[in-house]
Amino acid sequence: TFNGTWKIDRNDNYEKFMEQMGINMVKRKLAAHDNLKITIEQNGDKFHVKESSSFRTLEIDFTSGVTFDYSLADGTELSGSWTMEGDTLKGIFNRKDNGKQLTTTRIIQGDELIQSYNYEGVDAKRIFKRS
Ligand code: MYR
Repeated sequence: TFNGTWKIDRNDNYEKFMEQMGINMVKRKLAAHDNLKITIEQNGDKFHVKESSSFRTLEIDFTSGVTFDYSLADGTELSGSWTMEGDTLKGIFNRKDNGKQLTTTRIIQGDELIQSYNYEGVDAKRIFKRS
């Protein structure tokens, strides 16, 4: 289950990913240490996610397979959906500014939540531990 509060533990290739996203160096340095914490409450195919980081706090509701809008901390707007496939949450989002696709997955591996990202050929991971 994804339910619970997850605190960022480490990143893998996240700076390269952000660079591919077009995020400038100053913002990348800050974002690499954003102390991201997410709380996930799943009820069937409905999800409530609380996000808090050094940039902001916000709450999002979404339903598996249903498109919604989401803005990144730098203001980049995305539209897309998460879909539950077995034990994996698969996200397909499109940037509103250039139409390009960002894909992401969430899986639980052992006691960690691993979120993977892909944008324009660059992969990254952010790994969370329960808090
Ligand atoms: C959530 O479930 O946490 C809300 C929806 C997240 C949608 C997409 C996540 C992509 C985040 C990419 C971060 C890229 C920073 C350059």
